[in-house]
This record gives sequence, C-alpha cells and structure tokens, in this order.
Amino acid sequence: MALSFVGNVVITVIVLGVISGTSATFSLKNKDNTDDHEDEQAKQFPRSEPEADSSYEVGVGIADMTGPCVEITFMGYAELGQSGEGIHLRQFSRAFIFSKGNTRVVLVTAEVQAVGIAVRRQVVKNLQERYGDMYSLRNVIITGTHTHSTPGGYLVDFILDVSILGFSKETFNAYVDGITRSIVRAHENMVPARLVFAQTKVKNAHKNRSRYSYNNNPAEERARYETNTDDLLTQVRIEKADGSLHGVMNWFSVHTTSMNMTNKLVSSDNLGYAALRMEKELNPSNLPGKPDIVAGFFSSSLGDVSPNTRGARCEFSNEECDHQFLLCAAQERCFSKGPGEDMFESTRIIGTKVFEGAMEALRSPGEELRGDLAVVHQFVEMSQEVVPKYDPIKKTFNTNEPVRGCFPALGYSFASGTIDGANTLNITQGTLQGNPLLDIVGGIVARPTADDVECHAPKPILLATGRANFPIPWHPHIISLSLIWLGDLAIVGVPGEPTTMSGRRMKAVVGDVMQRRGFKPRVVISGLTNEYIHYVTTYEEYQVQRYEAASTIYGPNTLDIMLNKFSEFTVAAIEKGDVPPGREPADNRAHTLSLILPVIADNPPVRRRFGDVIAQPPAVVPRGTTVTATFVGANPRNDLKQEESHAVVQRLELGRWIDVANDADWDTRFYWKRLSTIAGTSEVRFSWRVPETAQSAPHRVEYRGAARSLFGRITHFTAQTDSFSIQ
Ligand SMILES: *[C@@H]1O[C@H](CO)[C@@H](O)[C@H](O)[C@H]1NC(C)=O
Ligand SMILES: *[C@@H]1O[C@H](CO)[C@@H](O)[C@H](O)[C@H]1NC(C)=O
Ligand SMILES: CC(=O)N[C@H]1CO[C@H](CO)[C@@H](O)[C@@H]1O
Repeated sequence: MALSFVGNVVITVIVLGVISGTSATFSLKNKDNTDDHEDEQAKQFPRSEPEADSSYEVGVGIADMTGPCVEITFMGYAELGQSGEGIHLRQFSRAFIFSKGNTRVVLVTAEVQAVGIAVRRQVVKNLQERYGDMYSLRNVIITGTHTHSTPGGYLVDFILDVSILGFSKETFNAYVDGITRSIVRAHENMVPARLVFAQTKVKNAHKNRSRYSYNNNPAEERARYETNTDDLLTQVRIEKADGSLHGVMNWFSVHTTSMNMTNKLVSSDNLGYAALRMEKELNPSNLPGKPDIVAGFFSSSLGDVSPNTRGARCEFSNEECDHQFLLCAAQERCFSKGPGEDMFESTRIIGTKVFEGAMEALRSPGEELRGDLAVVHQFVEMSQEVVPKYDPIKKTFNTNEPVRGCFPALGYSFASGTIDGANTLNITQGTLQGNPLLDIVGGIVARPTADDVECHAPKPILLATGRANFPIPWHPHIISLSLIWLGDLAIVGVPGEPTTMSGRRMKAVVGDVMQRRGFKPRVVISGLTNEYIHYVTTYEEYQVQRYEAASTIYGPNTLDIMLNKFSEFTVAAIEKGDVPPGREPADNRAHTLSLILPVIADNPPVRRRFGDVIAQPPAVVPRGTTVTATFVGANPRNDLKQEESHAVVQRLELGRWIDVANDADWDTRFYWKRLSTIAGTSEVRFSWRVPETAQSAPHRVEYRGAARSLFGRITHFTAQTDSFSIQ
C-alpha cells in the first residue's frame, strides 16, 4: 500500500466529519456445496503409497466473497480515484481445515489486499455461534492474497481505511459472509486424508523491485542464495483415503499487482487467475468458483517482489529508472510493467506461470507429511518487545545486544510508492531527510516523541501513526504472530509483507530449530496473515529506507522480534508446549467512521424499464471476438450476488437456456456506469470474449439486476438480449 499523494491523508482527515458507523448486522447466507462427484482428471496424478496412515481429517471449502464492485475505492494503491466500476474476476475465499487428535486449525486464503483482526473477530464469532468454542482467534488463521484490485474499507485501523473514505460496512459484511461460508463448507466436508508436500521453482514470474535494498544485506548472506527473489512454490496436496484429490494449497512470493492503479474492475489478479486455472484443470465441468477440488494460493515473501517483470522504466523516455531513488526526468513517472501487452495480459501470463508451477508440483511424487498438528499463536505488543539481535552471518541471537520495537510510524519513502504504483508527489525512494512542509502535514496527525525518532532512526518519520488515536487508532499496536505445525511442515504466519531476505531469515531460524531436533527443515512463509502491518524488511535493508523500509512500521528491529518469536514458537510446537497468548488488541468494530455514501435510489430513464436492452449484440459473432450487450441498469451494490452473478452468457440446449459463462469468468467483463446521480439512472455493459471452444448453438446475455427505491425497497429483475449465433 502506498499513499501516492500525501494530500489524500490530509484532505481526508480534515474532511472526515464524525459520522459514526452503526454496528453492523451480519447475515450468513448458507448454500452447501451439493454433489461430491470426483473428476476423472484428478485421478491421473501420482499418489503416495496407499498403505500410509491417513490420520488427518481435512475439509476444503470455497465461497464467493465479492464485495461491492462499484463506487468503493480499492485497497492497495491508496488511489482515491481508483474506485470500482465493475467486475473482471470475482473474489473467493478458500478454506482448509485440518484436524488431528484434539487439535484443529483453519487456514484461509482470501482474495483481498489483507485481512485484519476486525474481520477475523466477526468470522470467529459467526463460527462460534454454530460450533461453539471449536474455533477461536487462536486457530482461525486468515491470509490475504494481496490483490490491489478489490474494494477496501474493512480493516478498521484508521490509516488503512482512510483512502477508502473510511469504513465500508458493505465491504466488511461481504468479506465476513464469504470467508465464514467457505469455512462452514470446509467444516461440513471433513474427510480422512493424507497430506503430501512438494516444491518446485517458478521462473520468470517475478522480479525483485528493490534490488538496491536487497544488496545492502551482508554479501556473505546473499551468497547463500542464487537469486534475489524466492522463486520456490511450496505445495501441500490433500488426498482422500481413495487417493483422489480433495484440495491443494500453494504458497508463492509475488505481489498481486499485475493489475495496476488505473484498473477499476474488481480482480483477484495473478494469483486469482492461477487459482481459477487450476480449479478448471481439476474440475473441468464446473463453472468458476464452484469447484469440488479447491486450489488455494497463499501469499509468501512478496515484500520486494513485483510481477511487473519488465522492470522500472520512465514513463515517456522508457529509460531504466535509477534503482536507488527511482528518479526520472522532471514531470515523468517511474513505474514498471508486466510482460503482457496490457495489464490483463500480464495478469494472465504471470498467473499461468504460477499455475504451471503448481501443476508441476502436483504431478511430482512429493513427500508425505505424517507428523503432528500444532497451533502456536500469540498477540505481541511490538513497542514493548526487547529481544536479542539476530546475526545473519552466524545465524545466532546475540544476547549481549538487546534491540527493541517502536510505536508504529511511517517514513517519508512510504509516500513515494513503488514501481508497482507510480507516485505523483516528488518524494523519492530512499529519502533520509525530512521536508518542512511534510513535517507540518505529518504533525497535524500526531507528533513523534524524541524516543520515537530515535527508535525509528534512520527513518525520517512522516506519520507518527502510533501516536495517533483520533478518531480511532491509526495502526495496530498489538499484532498476531502464528506458527502452524502441519505434519512436520512449519507454516509461519507473518502479518505483513516480508521482503525476500526477511522471509529467508525466518526460514533459516525456524529451519535450524527443526534440524537441531531431528526434523527436515520444511518451512513456508505465509505473508499477509491475520493482520496488516505493511512491510517487514531486514535491519540492513531498513538502513537505506526505500519504500519497503519506510513502511516497516515498528522500526529497524521489527524482523528480529519476529525471528525471536518464531524460534520460540517452533520449540513450543515440537515440544507440544505453548506460548503465552498475549494481550488481545482492543476491539474497534463499533467505533468506525465513514464518508462513503449509500445508494440513494435507482430509476430507469423516461419511457424505459430496468433491464431494457440499449445495445443488442450482433446476430452472428465469430469465435475469438468480443460480444457486448448494454442494459438499463441499477446499482450492483443493492445486491452483491455472492454465489450468483450480475450477468451471464447462456446457451440454448434442448429447449433450455443454460449458463455458460458468468461474471467470475476470465472471458467476461461486467461494467456499471452511473448516468445521472440526481435522476438515479445507470447503465450496465457485459462483454464476453467468445472462446474457440464455444458451441454453435444460439446464445444470449442475461442481466440479473436489483434496483433500489427511494424508500429502500430492493426489486430484483432479469432481462435478456436477443439470441445470437456463434461462428
Ligand atoms: C523531483 O526531485 C528531484 C530531486 O530530488 C529532481 O531532480 C526532479 O527534477 C524533481 N522532479 C519534479 C517533477 O519536480
Ligand atoms: C497500467 O496499464 C495500462 C495497460 O493496461 C497502461 O496503459 C498504463 O500505462 C499502466 N499504468 C501504470 C501507472 O502502470
Ligand atoms: C531472480 C531475479 O529476479 N533476478 C534478477 C533481479 O534483478 C536483476 C536486475 O534487475 C536481474 O539481473 C536478476 O536476474
């Protein structure tokens, strides 16, 4: 997340009147996954020895968690103008529940920028209403894939919602409903299963976007690794007792920022594409989002890793930007592009590479995970921690050198953004000196204390968010750290974006403990887990204060605190011990603010009705081209159509119209446009790129709308275009 324009903060702070959010009402839609048939395809993959003991019970579940697809600002680039105008790919939540003996854990990957404690609390509350204390904040672990193209306003901490104009109850409820539903489905389909671990390298799917920073790590440490990004894809596949596939979990390090800050269609980005591709491969006859075999992709050590593999270039001259400060000539921005012709193509290319890596791992024999299941979780108040410093060369903790955590604060380079966005304010990366204007701006928020300044040095503090509590705390002070021991694989839950080397140090520390106790050092880093705390850089990377370091909010020793904790957690997991739970952060769900306007009313234009077709598709449509239909519309915020679709393409088959593509499909795009705010009129456009495999039968587009009257009554309607044939 970058503030491309610091003014956003100031304007919003000043404008943000105290409009208190009322406490939300939560509805839990529950549709159970129906039939449980297995696809033949899934049976072709190699299986581990059938005689092995399958003492795990595992459930998998997927649910649609798509939020309000229009008018709400996207979370990620912090661009005030980047609010939704429709859907390219729907957002899904994929849940995996593991149980062995008396231990149970839920791992969720949700297609959002990040997940915080507010959403997690509400999900746990919903689960407890159904299942009692089987689920808690301790064992419900939720990870965001980090897509930057989904609606925001659900994280509750002030600065994380500020660019969205505050808290969005619609987004929050949508995400809570979807995530809960995915876990309920996983809970309802627990079966005895075996777990198989596999890894594979994925090449050319990402690039280190902060090489200058990475190179500040000790040469001896860098020499241990071939690359400056972690290109390992880690996988756990879940096989039922009969050897058929139940689900697959994959972790890969890449920013889900193939879709750039000009995109206004909801999208799960490159990892979302990989998941849809893999689910299509494993469930060829199911529509997107409705697979039986679920494929989850989790984020990993992605902090300094970009999918925009062409590297940083100046906007007009196309020169490579200076890699320390990202400078271009005056009036020219520096940003990075992906390998494709446009961002959609780039998303597909990067997603395909990750998907292919995951398929390669799936076809490999792998190693069975037979060990115990353990959950270690702690709430840690970062500014109160004093720990021995980590020595990356000797790989030891130096007890003679205690280091501490700081109150949260963002540095100057936070405002510069990265090559995955593009900054309009002339703050360059690697800023080590303050500027008086910005000091005033930052000072409105809260003054850093002398101790904050010293604690964060050499970071010049732009926003002392840890001292800002108006109207609610700006940043988390207490964070959630977790380690899941899944049959001798350690899954390290990091609440933020660890850089490549930060992730490598975590793997080294946890792996060492494992090795010393006779285990293979199998470790995977799960980034963006349970909370959003921006970045985690190494101490050495922190010294050069590029964007990632400026956004390491607990100061230079943030990583060392985590390394100490994860080392301790690994011992606890192996010895079947536990760690103190720590103090739970305050619950601010009831103290949110919002400037987001609700939908007032929808009206058709004079002499029109909702759903009237404004532009019909042509009578004949060649394969490989795109067909578009336009309707008199209503605001899609009136009904998010989770598990359904705002529009579909249908085919006539034996006298019945059946759905062949919905709004979650890669080949479709759903657009909504407000025509007049005063009249309440709007237009919906649905386009479909006709695949080569499309049948020649008659097709049509159906729009499924929901209109709101001035008094709040929602009326559902459906409308169809004329039929067209495919050539
Ligand atoms: C931005 O600042 C740099 C120096 O820090 C300067 O060289 C450059 O011309 C500035 N760009 C603009 C657009 O003002
Ligand atoms: C975003 O991608 C589009 C192509 O899809 C490109 O035209 C535009 O320059 C990109 N903008 C940024 C800021 O990356
Ligand atoms: C593995 C990897 O991403 N390596 C690249 C990192 O960036 C430098 C410079 O842009 C390349 O030369 C490496 O190949």
